[in-house]
Amino acid sequence: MSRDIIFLLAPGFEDNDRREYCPECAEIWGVLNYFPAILHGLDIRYQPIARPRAEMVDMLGEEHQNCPTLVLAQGVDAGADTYVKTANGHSFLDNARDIGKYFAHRYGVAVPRGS
Ligand SMILES: N[C@@H](CCC(=O)N[C@@H](CS)C(=O)NCC(=O)O)C(=O)O
Repeated sequence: MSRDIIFLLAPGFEDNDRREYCPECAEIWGVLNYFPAILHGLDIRYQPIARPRAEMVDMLGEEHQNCPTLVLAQGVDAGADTYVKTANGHSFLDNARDIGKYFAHRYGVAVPRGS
């Protein structure tokens, strides 16, 4: 079975004349640290802070370069509570909270509080 793809920014990229990290990508790594079994279903692809993020543009188009973004494996159901977008025949989630809700749906792990 094909795996989900998740696009993240790597920690410590250079921007604004300093090293930074993406808080929403760090949230995803927090969830993966809590529930490492999810990693078996994920293909993690780090993107540069600079646009265009070529790999994302190739897959989803110019307008979908947010990190984090999770591209669902073909035929996988994202659950009722998530806002699934589609582009170029791919279904994807482009915010950290929906990705957390999807992990809960697919892997039976805890749900993000407040969602
Ligand atoms: N609503 C998104 C926001 C994430 C976000 O702002 N990501 C930034 C990096 S920290 C990003 O990729 N922005 C688009 C860009 O840099 O081109 C989420 O919750 O995941």
